[in-house]
Amino acid sequence: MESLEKMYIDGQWVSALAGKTRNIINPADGCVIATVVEGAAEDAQLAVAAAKRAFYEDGWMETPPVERARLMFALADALEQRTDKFAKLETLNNGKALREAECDVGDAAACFRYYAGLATKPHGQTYDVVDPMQTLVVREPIGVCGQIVPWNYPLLMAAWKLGPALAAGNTVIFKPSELTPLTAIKLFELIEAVGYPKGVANLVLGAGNTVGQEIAKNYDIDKVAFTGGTTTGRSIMMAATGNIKNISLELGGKSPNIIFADADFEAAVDWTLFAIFINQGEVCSAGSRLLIEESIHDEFIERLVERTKKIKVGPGLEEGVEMGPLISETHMNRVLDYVELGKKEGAKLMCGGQRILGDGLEKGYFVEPAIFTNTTPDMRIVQEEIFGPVLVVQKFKDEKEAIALANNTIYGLAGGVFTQDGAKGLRVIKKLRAGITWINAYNPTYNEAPWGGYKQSGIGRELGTFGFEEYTEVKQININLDPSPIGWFKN
Ligand code: TXE
Repeated sequence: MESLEKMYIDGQWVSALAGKTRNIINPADGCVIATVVEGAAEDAQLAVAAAKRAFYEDGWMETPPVERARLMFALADALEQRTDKFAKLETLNNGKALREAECDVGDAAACFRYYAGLATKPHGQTYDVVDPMQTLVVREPIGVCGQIVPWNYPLLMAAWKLGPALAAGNTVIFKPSELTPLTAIKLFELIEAVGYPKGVANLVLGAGNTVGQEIAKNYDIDKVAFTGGTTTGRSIMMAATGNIKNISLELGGKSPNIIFADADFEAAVDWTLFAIFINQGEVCSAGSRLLIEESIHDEFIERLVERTKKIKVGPGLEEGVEMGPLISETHMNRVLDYVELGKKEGAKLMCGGQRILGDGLEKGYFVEPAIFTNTTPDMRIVQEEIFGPVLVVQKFKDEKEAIALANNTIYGLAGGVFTQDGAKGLRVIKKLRAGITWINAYNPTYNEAPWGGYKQSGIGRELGTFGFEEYTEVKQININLDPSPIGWFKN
């Protein structure tokens, strides 16, 4: 990368007005891999002014859907052609295993393609109301949208946010996490190269409490969309009240993965590993609570522990590595603190939970995947999002208890059920207070289907037609087909 990576505001690559910079760290070895400019509120304000002008004055709001589709298909192609480069950069910055980063690039390109296609599809409704009136309902872009994303899926979250917003005709101020801005910077180079008009898509780099807060509170931003922790989501929601912004929030989770005794044993073990340990457990929808039927508990845990111990942890770019480092030293310590807390609360640590210091990994933020049994529902490790490779196990006797335990947190993002009884699977899923669910699987995600949570896991949905609609306002147009006087007032 070049020595100093800049922000993209109003079609220009710019430094921060205050001249600040930030070092970006490789979590696998703690080394600086790039220096980027560090924006602040005033930089975000410039981006907002550009986005507002691009929307209202430069004509982006009237750009035909077919043109928005053309640009986005071109962006998807450009990204896909550089899969290798983007995947390696993502792994370098985020830590995740390269095979996961490669999936993320493919998924991001597919997301752009999905929304490019959706841009030109029918979105309105018509009603034959009372003669001679005709009512049309049209969807229009909301306007200027602020988008704030976290560090766990930097590129993919950029696609989930930019895809629907730009396809629907909005202009955007996008803020990646200050820890992982590198693939977003490269993505904006492609946005420039494929020819998006200036001011339509702006990239502002900086911290949450400066740039992020400005995006949340700025009066000229019509909508704010956020993915991240529930605490941060709450503060964004409060900051957004000033001008009654439209809000979408995709927040934390503590999602149940429920295994019944009649499940296919080996398949359930395998999916359980995938549910919690993919992406180092830094996944909002992670199956971080394993709910297991009492009669198979011991046998299941034995097998799960055996397989967990074999997960190959190491630098994501290394051949054969299955799990990378956590994102930062701060986050690693937060996860390790939860492991200590779990022990103090009386849970039994069956494996893992230590920082890995040998094998040349001591400079990185590597943590062994951990499993806690003997938990009680009120323990903090059972209730709070750890956002790392830590699985907590809860035992249940029957279907009723499984459902009660599953729903017993403030969250409601995701959940899975494993059983060979199809009716039971659906019965349990229908009782789960969660927005994303699976039967005999956990975690696969599709651009076509809505993504988001119940309860304190968020507001609104991403992906699918639902995600597109979140970036539109709805207008009714009532047309009098016989424009004669109404004659209500007689004189
Ligand atoms: O994320 P934050 P953090 C959870 C997870 C994790 C915890 C804290 O439990 O341990 O959150 O992680 C921006 N106004 N998740 O602190 O704060 C920030 O710059 C506006 C769940 O790293 O949520 C970044 O761009 N913006 C999760 C983004 O918010 C603010 C993903 C995410 O950061 C801001 C990540 C503010 N006041 C963490 N403060 C998920 N559900 O996917 C921060 N930001």
